Amino acid sequence: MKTTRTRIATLTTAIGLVLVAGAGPAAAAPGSSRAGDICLWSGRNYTGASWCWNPGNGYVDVPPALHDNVGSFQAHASGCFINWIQVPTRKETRVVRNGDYRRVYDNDFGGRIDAVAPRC
Ligand SMILES: [Ca+2]
Repeated sequence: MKTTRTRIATLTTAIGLVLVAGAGPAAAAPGSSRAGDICLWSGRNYTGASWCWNPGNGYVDVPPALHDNVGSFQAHASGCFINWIQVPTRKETRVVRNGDYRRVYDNDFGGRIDAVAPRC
């Protein structure tokens, strides 16, 4: 668990930089996400804290605000949601396909999600 926490802290810093870089005139309107990304929100209906993942990022632990706390998501890329039962041997996964979305996900796998990866 110590390793995971250290990784999350490092990733959170990196994610903060990505979010700043992504803000600008071309930033997507609330409730939409850029082509090629899977975007997660802490609230239902694409509200609250948000974070987007791209398949090129590889395996990434979701930021603390979204850990076990995804209220909605939109996928414009394929990927895999992961819930670790025991790192690194036991995990529960959900395949995500380009075009998938859920306005309400906290009552399902969104309440358990720990990471996103290109493949399950
Ligand atoms: Ca979990």
